[in-house]
Order: sequence, then C-alpha cells, then structure tokens
Amino acid sequence: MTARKFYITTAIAYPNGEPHIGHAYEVLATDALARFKRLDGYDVHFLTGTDEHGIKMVQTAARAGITARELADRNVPRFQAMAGLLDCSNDDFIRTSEPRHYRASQAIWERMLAAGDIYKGSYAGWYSVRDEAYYAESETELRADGVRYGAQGTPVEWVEEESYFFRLSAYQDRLLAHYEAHPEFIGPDERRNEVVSFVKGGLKDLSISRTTFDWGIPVPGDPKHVMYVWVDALTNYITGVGYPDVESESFRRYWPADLHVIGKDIVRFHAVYWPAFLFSAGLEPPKRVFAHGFLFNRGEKMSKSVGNVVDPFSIVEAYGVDPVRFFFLREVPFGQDGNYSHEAIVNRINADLANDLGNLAQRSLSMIGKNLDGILPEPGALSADDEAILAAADGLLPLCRQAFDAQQIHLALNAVWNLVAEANRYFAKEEPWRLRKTDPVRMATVLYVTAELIRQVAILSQPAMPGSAAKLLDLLAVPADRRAFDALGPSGRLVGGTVLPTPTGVFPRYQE
Ligand code: ME8
Repeated sequence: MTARKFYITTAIAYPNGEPHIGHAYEVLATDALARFKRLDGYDVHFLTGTDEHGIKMVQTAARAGITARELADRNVPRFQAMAGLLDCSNDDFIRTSEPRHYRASQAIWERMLAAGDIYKGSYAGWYSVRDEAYYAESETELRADGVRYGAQGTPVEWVEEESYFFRLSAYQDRLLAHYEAHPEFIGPDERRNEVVSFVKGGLKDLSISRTTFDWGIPVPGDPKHVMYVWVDALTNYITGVGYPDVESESFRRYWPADLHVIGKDIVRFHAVYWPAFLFSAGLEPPKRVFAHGFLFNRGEKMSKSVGNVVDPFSIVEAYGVDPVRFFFLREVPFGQDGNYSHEAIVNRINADLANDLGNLAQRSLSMIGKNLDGILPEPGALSADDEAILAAADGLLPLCRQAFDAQQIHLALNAVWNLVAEANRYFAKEEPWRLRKTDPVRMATVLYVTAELIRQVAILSQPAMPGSAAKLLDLLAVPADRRAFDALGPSGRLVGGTVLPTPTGVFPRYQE
C-alpha cells in the first residue's frame, strides 16, 4: 500500500452509564476528521472504544447490584449503537476488557519495568474516583461543605496503600524538550500552555497500581495489584494497532498515531503520562493530541439532577443524524466550549441546510428537470462571473485542508458555506428562470455552473454529513469513484449531457 497513513483515535469512554452528548460530539467530530483524510487520499485507521476498568466502574456497578463486567456488558452495546447511529466510520472498536488489550498492557508494563522506571512503594494522597486521577494536595481545596475537591471540581478521597510507581519525575526534561521541539504536539495552544506550566512545576512519580479492588489488569508477577486504570486505558491506542507485536504490519504502518482527539479534562493524561510511558517503553509518542471543549445545554453543565441531559439517541431521532452532525461541527468552534439548544439546532437546520443549500439545489435541479428534460446541459461561453465563482469553488480544498489539519472543522464549514451564500447570490442575480425564453443558452450555462458548485459543496460536505452529501451527489449523477477530493476542481467537472434523476428534497425544513 502506498497511500500515506493517518491513525486517529477518540478517547475511550467509561461505560459506567449510557453515552451522553459529550461522547457523541467527540466521536462524530473525530469521524469528520477521519472521513476528510480518507477523501483526501489517506489510508486511515480510526479507533474508538470503551474504558472498562477502575474503581469508578466498580462503585457504579456495586450501586446497581451487579459486577463491573456486567455493567460494562450492559452499556458497551449502547456506545457501539451510538457510533453506528451517528454514521461513524470507525475501523475498530476496542474494549479494554478484551484479551488483546490485557496482552498489550502487560507487555508495556514489562517494558517500563525493564527500563528501570517501575518500583514498589506506598502511596498516600488524594484520589478522585470520578476523574480516576491523583491530585497533589496543592491542587485540592477544602470547601465550605466540608468536602475536599480536586483540580477539576470533583470530590477527592484520601488513599493509602502499597503501590507500584512509575518514575515520571525522570521524564520532566525529556517531555519539556519534546514540547519545545514539537509545538504541534498539543492543541489548542491554551492547552499546550497549561501542560507546559504543569510539567515545569515539577513532576512527581505516579502511582500506577491499586490493591483495594481487583477489576483491572493484573500486574505481571504480582497479581495482588491491578494496574491503575489510566495505564491500561492509554495503552488502548497501541493495542488497537497490534501491540505488543511491534513487527506486525499494522503496528509498523500505523504507529505513532497521528491524532488523539480528546476532551479538555483529560489533557494531562495524554500529553504528560502517555508520552512518558511510551518513552520508557522505547516507543514513539503520538504526533498530536487535540482537546475539544465541553458542551453545555444552554450554558449549564449537563447533570441528571438538573434534568437537562440530552441523550444522543433522542437528539438524532428528533433532528436526523446529518443535521445533528452538521450543527455541532458548524456551531461550536472545535477546541472551545459550546452550547446547544433546540432553537440553535433548528436555526442551523432551517437557515444553513434547508434554505441556503437545500433550496439552491432544489430550485436549480428542478429547473433542469422541467426545462431540460432532466439532462444536465452543456455550458455555453462562461462569463467573468461564472469564471470567478467556479474559481472560488476550485480554491476551497486548500482552505479546507488547512482548517482540517488544524482540527478547525468549523472554519472549513465556514468556507464552504460562504461559497453556498455566493452561489445563492449568483443564482438570484442571473435569474435563470427569466432566461428560459430570452436566452436559453445562457440559462443552460447558469444552471450548469450552479450544479457544478453544488457538486463541489457536496463533495466537501461529506466529512460532516456523509448521508446527505451522498444524496446530493446522487442527484447530480456523480459516479461513486468521482466523489473523493481528487475529483474537486476542474478535473472533475460535471459532464454536459448526463441524465439526472428526478430531484427530491435533501434538507427538509424542521417543522415544530
Ligand atoms: O475520560 N462535552 O472517559 P469519559 C464534551 N475513560 N466532551 C465531553 C463531555 C462534555 N460535556 N463530557 C465528557 C474518560 N466528554 C476516560 C478516557 S482515554 C484513554 C480514557 C469527553 O467517558 C471527555 O473529555 O469520562 C473524554 O474525551 C470523553 O468524553 C470520554 O469521557
């Protein structure tokens, strides 16, 4: 295989409950990034999955009167169904309870041990079960309610037990040198700055095993201990490409990962612990970690007690999968926090999709249907305006590529929808419906140019809205092998004389 590769992952979710909108957002955005690269000619490997071990799973299961494994088995199919419902194109779905993942986790442990980076000691300090994270005392605060909270605002508890440690402190300089040499390693910049100042502040060795419960991967040679859940969780990214078989075709081809997409609350694990584990094990770090923001329902954090949890299944049922994907990708600058509400979603559906793109397609294609027997016309001589707007469409790919390579998905969609707006102005100004009698050749040209603009918009919309974009391309009779990005621009122009199917609406208005 000669194509350049692109290995992209999401965080793996804790299946301690039903998937929520934050999980949906992460996987659908990562899917858009993966689809973009595939359409741009890359050999993409896209991994998502579930993070099943740890005390949080044990405690939630105990409350429900079942085992952690039963809890995982109950919820994991919901995460898989959600990815399917959201039309995600993941190549694999990893569960950390799988035998392949036990092998990989024990192998990386052995490598870190052999490197002299693991030693036995005893841990005494603060632990947040909700975050599955250790916090230094200085990162916690005792609040008026008498509860001590950690850096992310979740309660912490005092833990004291025998534990294995990872010599994280030994990697401080190497990590800082890595951030310096690879400024693209962490995005967006604010997250990078946070990580750099955290590491500059000094790294303590990390407790990496627990003895008070047994739902985890046994420490090799000392099964009284299970691995700290984050050691095994992060390892999923290499399990997914065949580790510990480092000579396998898949590992050699795909590792290091090109992009780990995660939420902003778990940057420290990905940008500090993970590269340190990999350095220790003699493996390359991922090329980039990008943290998206958090979603809020009308500015409020979702919580079961507030009753504002919107589940991904009902939101897709209410609006449809592509409108949901499009809304989150266009509305929320990727990397920043975002808000959603019924009104905001309906507004995007009706303005951007039904009016701007949907109407343009419907009006131009039905004119071809009615006036030209459904046969795409040959264009006549092109006017300066025709040339200009076609050139604008032809110039979109480099803009979109640059935006996607920086995970600025919203900027790519902005650029495409600016063209949609221009195309609407063009269509209104040219008034092809008036030309039918006076200048049919000019009418044919305007309809051809409009159809060609829609073709390019549809091709570039595939990462965000795979199903709807495919329908638009069907209406333009674009063959399946002419839908990738190498068909953008003049080389893929629609061919006059092509018989088009009867046009149907692709973007219905949302009616209350
Ligand atoms: O953190 N908005 O799992 P998780 C946007 N198992 N994203 C959100 C969100 C919200 N409201 N809430 C959560 C874990 N997320 C670990 C990851 S990776 C080796 C292990 C994001 O189920 C969150 O930031 O708590 C994370 O990226 C993902 O959802 C899974 O969160």
